[in-house]
Amino acid sequence: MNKMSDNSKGFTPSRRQFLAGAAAAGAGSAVAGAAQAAGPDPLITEVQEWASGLGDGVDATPYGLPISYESDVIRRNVEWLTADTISSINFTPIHALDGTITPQGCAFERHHSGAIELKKEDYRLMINGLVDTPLVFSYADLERFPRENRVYFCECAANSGMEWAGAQLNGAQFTHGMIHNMEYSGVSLRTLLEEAGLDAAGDLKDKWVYVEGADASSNGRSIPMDKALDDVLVAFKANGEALRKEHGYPVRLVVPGWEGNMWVKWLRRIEVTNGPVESREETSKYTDTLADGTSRKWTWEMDAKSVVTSPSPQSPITHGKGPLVITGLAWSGRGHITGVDVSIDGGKTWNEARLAAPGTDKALTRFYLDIDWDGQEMFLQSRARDSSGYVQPTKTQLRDVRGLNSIYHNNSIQTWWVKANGEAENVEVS
Ligand SMILES: Nc1nc2c(c(=O)[nH]1)N[C@H]1C(S)=C(S)[C@@H](COP(=O)(O)O)O[C@H]1N2
Ligand SMILES: [Mo]
Repeated sequence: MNKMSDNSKGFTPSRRQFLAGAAAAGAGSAVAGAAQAAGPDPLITEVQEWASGLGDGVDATPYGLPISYESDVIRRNVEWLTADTISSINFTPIHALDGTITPQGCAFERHHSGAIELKKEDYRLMINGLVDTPLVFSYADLERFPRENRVYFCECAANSGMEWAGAQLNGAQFTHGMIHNMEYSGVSLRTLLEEAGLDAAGDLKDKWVYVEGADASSNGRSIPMDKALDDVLVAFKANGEALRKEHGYPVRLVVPGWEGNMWVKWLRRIEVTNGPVESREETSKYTDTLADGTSRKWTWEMDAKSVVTSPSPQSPITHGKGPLVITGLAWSGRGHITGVDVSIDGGKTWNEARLAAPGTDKALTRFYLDIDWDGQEMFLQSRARDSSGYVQPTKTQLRDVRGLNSIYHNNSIQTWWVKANGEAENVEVS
């Protein structure tokens, strides 16, 4: 592990330096270039089309989509990753977003048998197994229980999975985009389990719930009762509006901090059981193959992780040397982010980044490092720390423990090689 070095003074331009740089019309200063364009700028000196006519009326856009100029901020899939687009994955354009909330319209999707269309009227949720009274809820029934609002990230266990053997996919969207972060409204699973009654289950310590979806894959998973009664939500709204079809409309399970596969969409059944079901999704899939060929089971929590979203391969630096905003995301399934360190020299020295807001439990945290870029190449890295005291490992440290056979749960430090021309590439440093 590298020692922290306090050279942040060399990186953070003071307000005074910033303004001085802007005033000195040096060819190398992007800010100065922008402020002192050669010749008159028609955008300033001439009346523009948008100022000399009328815009759209309020009836033109009953439900708004992003303006056409933002049409590249979209989900993308990687064709060769899966045999078809039904049992597949696409990725959140994290390189182009800011803040922490992921709009539903570009939040990654992962389906095992496609996104289904299920009307609220046709929706039923069954609770059965070791409960006092088996129950079936309609959507309208769920709306009558006390509601909670909470923000959480959902990360597929396979996020960064293609990067185990070496740097592979060129873009934060592809290496780290199997993640989204939304504000969910719903009913706590505890409330619904208590409605069915848990006396029949006896000692709850060794009890589990088996949750499954209404799609053809059913995507069944076993969850220990401790977690089921802790912070799991049966959610029907995300970011204030109904869940989108692709995220499980009308109802999905939210399992804070735990791997995305357990966040069952189109949730149809919750069975209280004496033990884990050992379904396909928790045996042949979503287990971690170790160096000796054996598989590690029940890796539920997502360890602390972070990535620089800009600059990055899809978000190159488009200005010259001078003020540069380095930004990224950090998260932990074991608590909240307490700090993020950023390195521009491949992990030799580290600078403490500024958190846009204090880290919150099992949710994304935005970080910034504002530097005075000297125009030289950088090896950009970020390293997250969480409230459990855990520090995000290097790729070498993770491989030492896990070997090279794994796919899931790769939370190692990412490196972007940012060249002097501002372009960036996915690389590894040793
Ligand atoms: N019913 C059902 N639930 C599901 C899945 C599925 O295919 N069917 N995919 C799971 C996986 S592997 C992940 S990573 C998350 C992805 O949620 P999202 O599509 O909203 O991003 O949903 C999980 N829940
Ligand atoms: Mo997943």
